[in-house]
Amino acid sequence: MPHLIHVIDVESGNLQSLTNAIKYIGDYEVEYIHNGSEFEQKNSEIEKLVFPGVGNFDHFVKQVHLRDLLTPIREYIRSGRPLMGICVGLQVFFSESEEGVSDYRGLGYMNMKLQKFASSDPIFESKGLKKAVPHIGWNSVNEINIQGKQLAADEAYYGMNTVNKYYFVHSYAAIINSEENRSLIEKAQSEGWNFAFARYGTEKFVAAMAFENFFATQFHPEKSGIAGLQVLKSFLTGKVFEQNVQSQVQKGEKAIVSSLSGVTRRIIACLDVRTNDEGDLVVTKGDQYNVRESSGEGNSVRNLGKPVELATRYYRQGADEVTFLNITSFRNSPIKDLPMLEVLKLAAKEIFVPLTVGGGIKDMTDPETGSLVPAEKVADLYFRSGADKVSIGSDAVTIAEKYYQNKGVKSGDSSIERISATFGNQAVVISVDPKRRYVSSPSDTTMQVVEITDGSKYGPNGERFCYYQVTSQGGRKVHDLGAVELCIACEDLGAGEILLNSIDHDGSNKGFNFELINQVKRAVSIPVIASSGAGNPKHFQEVFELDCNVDAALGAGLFHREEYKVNDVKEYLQEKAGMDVRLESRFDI
Ligand code: 1PR
Repeated sequence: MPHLIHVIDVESGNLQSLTNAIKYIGDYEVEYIHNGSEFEQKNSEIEKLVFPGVGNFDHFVKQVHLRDLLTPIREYIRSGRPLMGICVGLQVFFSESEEGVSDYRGLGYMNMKLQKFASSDPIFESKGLKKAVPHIGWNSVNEINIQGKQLAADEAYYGMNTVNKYYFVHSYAAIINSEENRSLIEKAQSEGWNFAFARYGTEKFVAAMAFENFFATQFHPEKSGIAGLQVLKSFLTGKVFEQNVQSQVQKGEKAIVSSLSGVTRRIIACLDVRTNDEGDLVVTKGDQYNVRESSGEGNSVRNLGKPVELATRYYRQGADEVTFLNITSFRNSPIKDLPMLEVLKLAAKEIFVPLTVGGGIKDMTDPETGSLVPAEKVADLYFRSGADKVSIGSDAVTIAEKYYQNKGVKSGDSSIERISATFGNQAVVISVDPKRRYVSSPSDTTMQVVEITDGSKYGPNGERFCYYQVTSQGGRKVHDLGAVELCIACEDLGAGEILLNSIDHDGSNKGFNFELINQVKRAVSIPVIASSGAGNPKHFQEVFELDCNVDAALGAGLFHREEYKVNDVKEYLQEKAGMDVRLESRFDI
């Protein structure tokens, strides 16, 4: 008989990943609890309760109140049975958050106000940069403090140790840099609370906390690979103290240098997916977005493998994230595009790192009923199939054009605004497809230009300036808008991350487009993923060494053609460049 695990579902984000992770760990079944009366009905059979949450604190706390969950949760904890909170499911146990605008308050087990990470952080400011907010990525838990004692490196508390990295995605946290918050933590410690702390730039924050039968993590164990599954497993099995659960390793003699922010260098594997001429969904890869073979039989779509198989392979090779882009979705309706949903569902059962899906995220009309399907509904379909983030390409361009026509006044009704309001900014990635456009002088365009300093890279007519003109529909349509302008507008509208492609470099294997990456990264505060052109591990080192401090780098062709495994890149970064990366040593718990 499988053990039953109860999960509170206030319809805030994707519970599929958590359910998949629990079932992967052992013989468990999951049952959801949606409101107070369901809680009462099931109360006697609840043995272990998980309380996950993503997105907006205010929205989440309001749901907990409106669904009459406050009292049953408090009584459950009082009964001594185990409860584990995750992400906003940790935050809800604090009294309030800067993110909160309504009168609804958290459960108040910790009488402290959650604060937003500061993008103006002294470490970054000294280099003329801003710290990316949200905090997205793999971070160490630097300090685990149990009953006044620091945990040793070979010890684990709830499966957590100070060696492994865990996946965080949040803008708000219990930041304890102020004297007031430090003394609140000390007071809680003296009352028996245990804490794990992490650092983001110079800000120290609560990464996990526990008190008697209560345990909560700010990171997502269900998205933290083997290290995260160990945390979940220790909660499910009740093994609070363990030894030697380290799953990650450090290779090479070189001293490891952390990034400015403390998060590791994130390596993302990307799969461009489309239906080929035989009607099969395949992973393909273009050269400057042309995915058809130029020689051989007919002009067929390049077929590099099956999406789930490749995605699982990259996860097991150590990818920190996997992205699926449905590259022809502007032609089809993803509402009817069930194979892509199926791909996600299957991938999410095997892959325990974040999954992003893009392609066709916009308001659309259901071809059968003729009724309007709003973009957040389309996104929700993907989230329910296992995606953690959606990536918006073509629609973001239309939205940014309107934004500038309205002189930067937000209408509130764009897909970016609506999806981020419901699922949180961290769930909205903007995929940018820009092409270099040369100009003789900055006054030839209203877009922000880059001055080309390398004479060998001047334009065909000796132009010494360029900007990056955005395209939509897979590079087919060009717009009177620059990549920087697009990203600034989307950030203002609530996007949480930028996936920055470069059509000029795509599929070229010649390395990333530094000019473009520098320009965009310096213009926004949200994380930027460098994409297009990766041909070998050194290219990743080069992009991470850029002064602009790029947040993540993505590769496609080099992995599909099996020239390199994802871990080859990460081992190179660690051994040769001394960069901090997550090196998972095993893939089963
Ligand atoms: O516009 O919201 O429907 O989304 C469509 C998505 O599909 C966009 O994110 C767009 O970037 C992507 N897309 C559309 N057409 C193509 C194409 O190749 N014909 N692929 C395409 C974009 C870019 C990267 C690629 C990197 C790394 N692919 O994701 O994987 O450039 O490649 P490399 O490492 O081999 O150089 P919407």
